Amino acid sequence: MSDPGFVPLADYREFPPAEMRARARDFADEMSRRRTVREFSDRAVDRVVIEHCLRAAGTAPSGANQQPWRFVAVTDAALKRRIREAAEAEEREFYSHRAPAEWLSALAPLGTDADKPFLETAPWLIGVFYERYGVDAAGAKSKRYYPHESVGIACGLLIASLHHAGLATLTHTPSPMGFLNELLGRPRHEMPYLLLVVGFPAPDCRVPDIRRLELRQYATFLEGTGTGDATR
Ligand code: IYR
Repeated sequence: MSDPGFVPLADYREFPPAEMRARARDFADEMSRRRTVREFSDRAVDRVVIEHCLRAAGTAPSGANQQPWRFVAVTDAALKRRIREAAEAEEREFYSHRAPAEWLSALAPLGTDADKPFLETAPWLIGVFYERYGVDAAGAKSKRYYPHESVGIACGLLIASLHHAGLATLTHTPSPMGFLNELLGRPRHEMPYLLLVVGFPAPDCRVPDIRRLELRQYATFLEGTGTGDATR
């Protein structure tokens, strides 16, 4: 890309301290209600909602602003069935041979197995890919910087946006998932990263009784002196 030049930061918004604190708290509280689900309703979800959430995902920062993410949103029943069949074939191998005992015991509390009915039940499957390298119109390759980090951040924003819109998700990673290139028609230089299952939870949906870490268990503050917020 040629030099884009610079423009003023026009869209930034600052909030008064109390409002900032409330917004931060409310967003964290809202995200705390997010749960990964594996039991989905077959209720349809408006495509426009999916589009807006993908717009949010596309705001992620990325290495050299290369925006390496590519999303394929599928609601076609026949295609979902083929994805389910291919994923279950890989999962059967995973659960019966490939996964070491240690991995299986780490998964045991989640109650997962090789059956993936949600791949047909849920209204939307979003295949996420990242470009391993760029390819221009003449077929010349160019390097991608931090593609994994970039697509991972985009997925985080996507999951947060879908939750914020009132939808449930499952981050599904059948392994290996090369079949997604073929089924979703993506070129070889795009690596499948994740299959995000999206919809309403089933009315009788149950989730594992597991806990999140407390903030102090995963965050450390090194504040020194004098830089703190006066409102504390
Ligand atoms: N991909 C398999 C196994 C699996 C692996 C991890 I790590 C999980 O957190 C959950 C499942 C499956 O989808 O069952």
